Amino acid sequence: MTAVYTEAWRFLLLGKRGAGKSSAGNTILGWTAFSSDMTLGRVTAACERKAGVVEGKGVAVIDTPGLKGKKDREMVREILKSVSLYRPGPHVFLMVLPVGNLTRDDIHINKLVEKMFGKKVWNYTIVLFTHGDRLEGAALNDIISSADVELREFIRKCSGGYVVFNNKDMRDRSQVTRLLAKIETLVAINGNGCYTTALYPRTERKVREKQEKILEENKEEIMGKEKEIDSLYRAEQLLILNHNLLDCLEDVKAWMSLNVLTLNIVNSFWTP
Ligand SMILES: Nc1nc2c(ncn2[C@@H]2O[C@H](COP(=O)(O)OP(=O)(O)OP(=O)(O)O)[C@@H](O)[C@H]2O)c(=O)[nH]1
Ligand SMILES: [Mg+2]
Repeated sequence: MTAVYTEAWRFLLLGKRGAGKSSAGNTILGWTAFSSDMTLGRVTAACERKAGVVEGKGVAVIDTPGLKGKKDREMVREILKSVSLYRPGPHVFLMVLPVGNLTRDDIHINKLVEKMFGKKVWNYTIVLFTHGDRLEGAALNDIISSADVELREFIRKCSGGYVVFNNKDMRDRSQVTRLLAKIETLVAINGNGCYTTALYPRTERKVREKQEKILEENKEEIMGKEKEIDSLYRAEQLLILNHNLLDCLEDVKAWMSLNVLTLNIVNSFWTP
């Protein structure tokens, strides 16, 4: 059966630093699209989009820098900027959490995401647990049913439910199949719509509008500055060329006087 490239689904990975976002993105796409290495501290420094075909569907995965629980407002703003960059927005947010109860940092991050993305963000969210290898055969449902109330309450808020990935076994495509089934259901519940900038809460919408306005207002000035830099660069290049020519001229002059000197010496030998 040939794979049919249909309308792309866009997923945006969210979560704390080192949660396994980039690894999960790689598992979904089936190749190492994003770099991931715990030893390097925070690996993902900026939002990055990679696309592929998964089970015959065109998908785009947007990886984001890890949140660390404190002073994250600017980072979340960057992520919000990427939402408007990859218009019309993601169909699904994948909130990436390592298997286990929520930590204080997780709770802080979730509050921040809700504040800056707006409450509706959870209508588009699936919880993606990583480190499924830690389960060692135990059923995820059993782990969830005995988990802290904070985790269960959080999952309850997310309309898409939860899945678990073992990113150390990227060849296990059944985990991706399970995720795609959840995504399909969630996209249907949302009437095929995606999370758009129109859903930003008022303050964030205003920040975004202001940023776009500043860019628009300064477009002429920015373009003028680019032209100015370009002509300065050209003038500098001309100056360098001029210097080089002068140097060449000096060399030619030195060479000529050497020739004249040699000629004079030769002449003096030949003169009877
Ligand atoms: N055993 C195991 N290790 C995992 C799993 N998922 C991710 N890791 C490891 O966890 C570390 C962090 O994974 P990343 O995918 O880089 O995490 P991230 O959330 O993208 O990190 P930042 O970009 O820094 O926020 C890496 O060493 C991964 O190999 C998993 O399912 N099982
Ligand atoms: Mg990463």
